[in-house]
Parts: sequence; structure tokens; C-alpha cells
Amino acid sequence: MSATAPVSIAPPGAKPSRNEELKTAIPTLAGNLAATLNDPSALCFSADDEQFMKFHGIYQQDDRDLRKTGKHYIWMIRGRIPGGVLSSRQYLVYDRLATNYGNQTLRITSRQSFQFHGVVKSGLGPLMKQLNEAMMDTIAACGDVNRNVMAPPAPARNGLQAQVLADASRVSLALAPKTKAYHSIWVEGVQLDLSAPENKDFVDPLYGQTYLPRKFKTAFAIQPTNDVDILTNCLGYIAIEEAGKLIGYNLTVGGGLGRSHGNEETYPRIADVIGFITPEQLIEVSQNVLKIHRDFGDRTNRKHARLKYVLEEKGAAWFREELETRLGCKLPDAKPFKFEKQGDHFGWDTAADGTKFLGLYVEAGRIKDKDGYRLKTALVKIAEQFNPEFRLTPSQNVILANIAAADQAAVTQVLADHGIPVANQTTAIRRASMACPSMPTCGLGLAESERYLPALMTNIEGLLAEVGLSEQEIIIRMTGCPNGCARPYMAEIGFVGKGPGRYQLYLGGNEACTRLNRLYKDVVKDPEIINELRPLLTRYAQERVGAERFGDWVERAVWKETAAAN
Ligand code: SRM
Ligand code: SF4
Repeated sequence: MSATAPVSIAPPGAKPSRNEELKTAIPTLAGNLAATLNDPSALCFSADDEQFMKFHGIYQQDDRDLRKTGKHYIWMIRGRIPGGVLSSRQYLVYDRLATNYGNQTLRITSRQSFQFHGVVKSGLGPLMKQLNEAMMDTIAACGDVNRNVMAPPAPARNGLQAQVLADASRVSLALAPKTKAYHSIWVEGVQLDLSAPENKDFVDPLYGQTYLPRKFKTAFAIQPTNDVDILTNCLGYIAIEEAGKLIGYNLTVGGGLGRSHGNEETYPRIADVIGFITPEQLIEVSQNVLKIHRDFGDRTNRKHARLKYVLEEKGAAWFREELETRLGCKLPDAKPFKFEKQGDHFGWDTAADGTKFLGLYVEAGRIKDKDGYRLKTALVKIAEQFNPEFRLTPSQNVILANIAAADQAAVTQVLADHGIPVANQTTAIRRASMACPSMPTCGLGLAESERYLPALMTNIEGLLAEVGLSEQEIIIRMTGCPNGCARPYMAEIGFVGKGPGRYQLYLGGNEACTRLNRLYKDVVKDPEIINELRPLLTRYAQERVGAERFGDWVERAVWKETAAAN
């Protein structure tokens, strides 16, 4: 029973959005997908089917580099890989499918998954079928459901990591939608009979008939490393240990980053810490947090539909009470916790069980072969010869784990043979950087991101050398639009696309990624970025106290100065 009859935060009398009508009409989410898939004369899927496809992990896109010559449809497919963990066998399937049906690259995402890009329509069916036959799937990687669940990827130095990963997988399974459409379309290749009562009136046991008002994101973190950016998630669990044992989790709710230019009612928000739960309560708590979003979220305006707006408008105290009523018990207060840093582990290290693991930097998360740097081929060879576990990180890198100590030198050699160093892989600022895909695949991109950041980083490296800070790590993230897919609002320096070659400049996140940055300049043109940063980095080099981070200096010197001047 809920404390109050659910009254959504939507304005009274507002009309449900088109997506709500679609979900109500076809609650299995089958749309007309199988028919269009099997019709070679159909170049693309209808606008309504585009929305259904997302629940199946697929986005209809067109190559934006080729728009002058018309629309060249391509599809992006996103995997569901809880915690980003894959076996070598599974990795080889991903690699083969990207080679045979995609654009010969695999893109590690900022939520520890893989995306195939550039899949053509005739490849869609075979790719999806073969992925499922290899016991992997893409369901709920997108859509108004719980997305890929994140968990710390670095292998265990104590017993905690394996347990947290297992809990992340449990939650992922418990929040998965139950529609039969996915299997029927992509594995059996047939359209569901939408007039059959079990399909027409299908009600998902957790989501109901209309799923969530919007996407829902879940992550687990282990202190002191905030590698998953826990506070940007709708639902977060911070592991709490006592004497080396996991005793439970602090529950965080209501984070999210997406915003729109010119719409002040949309904003990034960091999650509230709600209370403490035991591992036994995980599934019930997760399902009930999700149901509160389901029942109270705004279904009339998709820009106001994330759980973060429920928290912002109703408050964390209200949320806790509503959750406790649904659970039928009080939640203890959260335990003390502290994050110190974000980011990944690079280079070789040893896990608690004595096996070796290797963190590898992947530029913009893109696994590919290029002249003198053949990462894609090297990873296939390593998977075939040494059978490591692949762990995708939330900063778009990869860790090769469970490697026998005796194989360490041979793995290093394979990488060296393909132009990939394992020591000094790249500079500190590149290791801590992220960019979203944007052009040419993302339909929402306003400016370049993945294709531009590497060149900009070269210039920023030059600038850091100029001011004597070559070794300094600064977290720099770029996105091609304000949706924030590479989490730019948590960075020490964030670039957010406004238009071709134009970016907003955000400054002032912290090392632990627990503080939102703030807008410093609304428009900076790309040739001016370095000139804009030069005086800031020069002052930082002169004024910083001890090992003070750039984001902390900005907070102290720039934002406090601005506040004092006002
Ligand atoms: Fe994202 C939409 C890529 C993580 C906020 N995101 C998109 C789409 C699907 C564009 C679209 O709707 O047509 C992008 C596909 C581009 C392409 O060509 O591949 C896209 N998002 C990505 C990825 C691949 C970026 C990356 O650099 O890795 C990430 C995939 C993660 C995954 O495996 O599930 C990705 N997206 C994020 C994150 C970060 C996170 O979740 O930790 C965010 C900010 C956090 C949040 O959700 O608030 C994010 N993506 C969005 C939004 C804004 C949502 C909102 O609340 O307003 C959109 C637009 C939308 O949903 O309408 C979006
Ligand atoms: Fe596309 Fe914007 Fe996300 Fe970048 S941030 S991938 S441009 S939606």
C-alpha cells in the first residue's frame, strides 16, 4: 500500500505524451517490428516503431556525414552487460558481430556496455539472433525501463567486489521487463499476434502496462572510488563494509544529468542519500523505488519525466516515507561514507586471488584498428590465447582480468606487437577524459565530441606544459549536446555542444565526482577554447595550494570570487 494514492507530478489535466499512447496500445512493445524487419522493400522503421525498438536496445539512426546525399539509415545496438563483465567467448562474439554487421568497431559506453554502430537493415536480424544464441541480449538497454546496471569493474582486492557484482546482476535481472516480444522478433523471427488476449492485454508484473514515464538508471559503488558516478543515477547503492564484510548499502535516489538548452526547467541533479538497507532487502527496495517512479513520474512531458524531478519536487523526506510505507518497515539512517576519487585502474595489478589484471586505456571507448595501434586485433588474439575476463569500465576503458601470472609477459608482448603500451599508456588528462559519440551517428548531436576531443586534448596538453603542469590530472569530459551522456556536469572541465564548433564551458567538479560543476561561459568557439582556458590554468598553476585540484581551485577562487562580486 502506498502512503498516498499516487498522484503524479504532472500538471493536472495535461495530456499523456505520444510514447504513453504507444505503450498503452501495444504493451508487449512488439510494434510492427518483425513485419518491417522481414520486408526487404522497407528502408526503415516507422516513427512509432522507432520508439518500440529502443526497448529492444536498438536505435534507428542515419549517417550524418552523408546527409547531403539523402538519409542513409543505419542502426545502433546496445548490449545489456550488467557490471560490464564478459567472458572471452562472449567478447569474441561481440567482436565478430561488429566485424560482420557493424562498422568494424565496438564502442564501450559510459555505462559499461558495448554499442554496435553502423549496422545496416539486412544485418539487424542476424546480429540480434546470433547475439542471443550466444546467451547475451540487448533487452532494456534503452527505453522507459531500468538500463544497464553499473558496478565497480576492478577485480577484487578484497571479498567485496565479487559480492557487489553479484548483487548488481541480481538487481538487473529483477528489474528486467518480461515481454515475450523480444524473443519472438529477434530469436524466432516472427511477429507476435497482437490480437491474442495475452498480448493485447499484457501487463508486466513489475512495470504494469505502460512501463516507466522515462528511463531509469541503477549503479553500485565501493568506497572510496566513485568510478560509476553513483550520484548521477536514479537508484544507487554504496557498499558498506565492516571488518571486510559487506553489511549492506546506503541507498541513493534521484540523480540524473540530462537537460535542454534554453529550458531552465531541465537540469542536472545529484542524488539524495535516503537510508541504509541490507543485502536481503535489495530486490524489494529496487523494485519499490522503480514503482515510485512508475506511479509518481510525469507521463505528460518527457523532459520532466525522470525520477529526479519527483525527488526535487516532493523532497527526499517524502520519498523515504513513501518507500518505507511500501516496504512496511523503517529504514535506518545511512552509514557514514566517503568518496575520494573517480576513474579507472591502468596497467598491471594483482587481484586478491593472485591472478593478474590489466587496465587498458581506450580512446573515447572506441575499440578499433588504426595505423600503428591495432587494439581490435590485439584483443581478439588475447581472448583466443589467454581467455581473460573482459570488464568494461564506466569511463569507457577495459580491464582484462583473471590472467595467470605466467601469462603476464606474453599478454604484454601481444599488445606491444600491435602498438599498444601497457606502461605509460597516455597522459594523466587523457586517462581521465571522456567524450560521447555525437557525430556522425547520434541524431541529437549539435557539435562534434568523440571525433574532436582527442585533438583538443593535444592542445590542452600543450597548455599544461606551458604552465608547468604536464603531470596534472584534470577530469575533462565533452558531449555533443546537453543530454550529458559522458557526464560532463560532474567534470572539472565540461564541454557541452551548443552548435557546430560551439560549446558551453562548465567548470568546478571535484576529484570524487560528487559535486556538480557550473556554467562558466555559455558559448566558446572551438578555436577560442585554449585562449579561454589559458588564463585559468595559468592562475591555477600560480595560486593552487599544495596538491589542490583544478576543480577545487575553481570552486575556491573563481566561484567564490564571483559570489563575492555579486
Ligand atoms: Fe545517452 C540519448 C549515447 C549514457 C543521457 N544517449 C542517447 C542516444 C541514444 C541518442 C538518442 O536518443 O537518439 C545516444 C546514442 C548515440 C550514439 O550514436 O551512439 C546516447 N548515452 C550514450 C552513450 C553511448 C554515451 C557514451 O559516450 O558512452 C552512453 C550509453 C550508456 C549505456 O550503455 O546505457 C550514454 N546518456 C548516458 C548518460 C550517462 C550515464 O547514464 O551514466 C546520461 C546522463 C545521465 C542521465 O541519464 O541523466 C545520458 N542520453 C541521455 C539523454 C538525456 C536524458 C534526460 O534525462 O534528459 C538522452 C536523450 C533522451 O533520452 O531523450 C540520451
Ligand atoms: Fe548524442 Fe547528446 Fe548523448 Fe552526445 S550527449 S551521445 S550528442 S545525445
